[in-house]
Amino acid sequence: MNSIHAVTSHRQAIPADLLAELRATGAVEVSDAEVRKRLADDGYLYLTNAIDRDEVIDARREVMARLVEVGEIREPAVAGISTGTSRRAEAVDDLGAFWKSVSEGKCLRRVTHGPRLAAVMARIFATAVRPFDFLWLRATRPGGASAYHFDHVYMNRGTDRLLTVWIPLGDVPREDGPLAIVEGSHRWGDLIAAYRGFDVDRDRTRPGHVTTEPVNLLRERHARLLTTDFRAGDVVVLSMFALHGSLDNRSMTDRVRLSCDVRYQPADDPFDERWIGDDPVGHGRGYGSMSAAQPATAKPIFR
Ligand SMILES: O=C(O)CCC(=O)C(=O)O
Repeated sequence: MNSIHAVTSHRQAIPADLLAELRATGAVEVSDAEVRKRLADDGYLYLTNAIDRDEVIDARREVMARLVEVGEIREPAVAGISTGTSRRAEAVDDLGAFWKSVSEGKCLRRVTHGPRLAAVMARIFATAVRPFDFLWLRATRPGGASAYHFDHVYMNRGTDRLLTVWIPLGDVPREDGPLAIVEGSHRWGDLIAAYRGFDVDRDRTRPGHVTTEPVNLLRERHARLLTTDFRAGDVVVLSMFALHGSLDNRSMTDRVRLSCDVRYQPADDPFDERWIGDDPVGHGRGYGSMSAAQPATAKPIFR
């Protein structure tokens, strides 16, 4: 478990037979029809080299520089190495406003809301598209991971024709805790039925996520966890019912895993208004509701 090669998610070691690579789709090699077929067949698209790598690195530098300001990242900012401490609570008056300003950085928005990604998404939807204004930005420190969930429960008040785009902001090798997708979960009718229509802001009877024990689920359902060593410029497009979370960040160099999620839909479809506008309300407190808005004070746990 102390090996740099161990792959864990929520402290559970993922055995080799339960782990596989995402199916990669290159930008030019496949027809539009094939791209849509792969999304329907797999529940996701892993699009390699789909957006401009330099723009992604600029966005990374911009975000990390803001985290240098609050003492969480060391210089040089672009390397993204955690200091293990934070001055954010002292340095910033309003944590939500701070995170909003980081999430609205010019270079970051060029990646998430710029023409390159819009063209990719218009190709997939075969119509004019519009992203949500809200951006889910994550700087996950060593020891951190995301729980396994369907995105549907967080954003289902508008159209069903909604897709998540997960964007690594820099290279994210598997030891840094990237996105992990549960293979074939978009076809699990029983689990999907249990979550369809569930709204985390209305139905507070249970958590939005499905599990933080991925190995138990994988064994029960004879499924595998799909991930890869991501490169800046790659993106993953996910359907609302593809179960996903992340590996643990086990970086041996204390590198923070930086990524973001942006949601796209057809421009003429109804929107989930929580995520739209200059100051989206989100789950109640806008950007202030995100755990990423809190100072990153959790201690690394793997060494
Ligand atoms: O980046 C991650 O850890 C997961 C992000 C995610 O699942 C989401 O925003 O829906």
